[in-house]
Amino acid sequence: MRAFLPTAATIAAAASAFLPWTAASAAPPPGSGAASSPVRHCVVHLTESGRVSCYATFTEAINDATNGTIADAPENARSAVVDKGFNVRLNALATPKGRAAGIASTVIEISFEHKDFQGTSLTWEASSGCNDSNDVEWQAASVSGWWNDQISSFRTYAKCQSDHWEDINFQGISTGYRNTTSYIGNAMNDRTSSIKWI
Ligand SMILES: [Ca+2]
Ligand SMILES: [Ca+2]
Repeated sequence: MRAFLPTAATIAAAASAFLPWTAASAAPPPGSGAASSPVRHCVVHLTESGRVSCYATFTEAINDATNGTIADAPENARSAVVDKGFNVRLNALATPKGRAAGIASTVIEISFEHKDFQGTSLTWEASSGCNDSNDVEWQAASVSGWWNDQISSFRTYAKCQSDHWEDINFQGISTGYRNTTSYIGNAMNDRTSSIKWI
């Protein structure tokens, strides 16, 4: 376990500070009941105490999550993540185990608000990917802020598999470790509150 281990309080504080859905525009936050929820795209920096940054476009989010390595991601997140070429580029960011921590440039997962990789996106940025062992490589003890209880699908990268948990601190039911999943299932839909990656 070399990963930053965010406490619930840390992530909660970061999320509340960096998920100001109504601060950047007059539009209502997603899930406020309006069918016209604005699509926002956020990045969780796992190497920076779970700092969260949000953008108007997926392109900007991927630019941040890759430290500028991929500056030309499509604006349409779903179109991007179902594109083999785009996924190859993201997977290529994964660095060998042992690379100095703190060089955050690898994407390990992109979570989505809706099934089939639609709606708002949440990109998880780490400093390295996963491997073939069962060791937990990264974890987020809390998915707080607007993103709590929202995830319905996800795509994994960098050889990672993720386990989505119902409650914070990996409590309650969970999906078990999975690769890319177009629908998280009725039992866990809109319930993810913590995640582990192996
Ligand atoms: Ca959802
Ligand atoms: Ca939950």
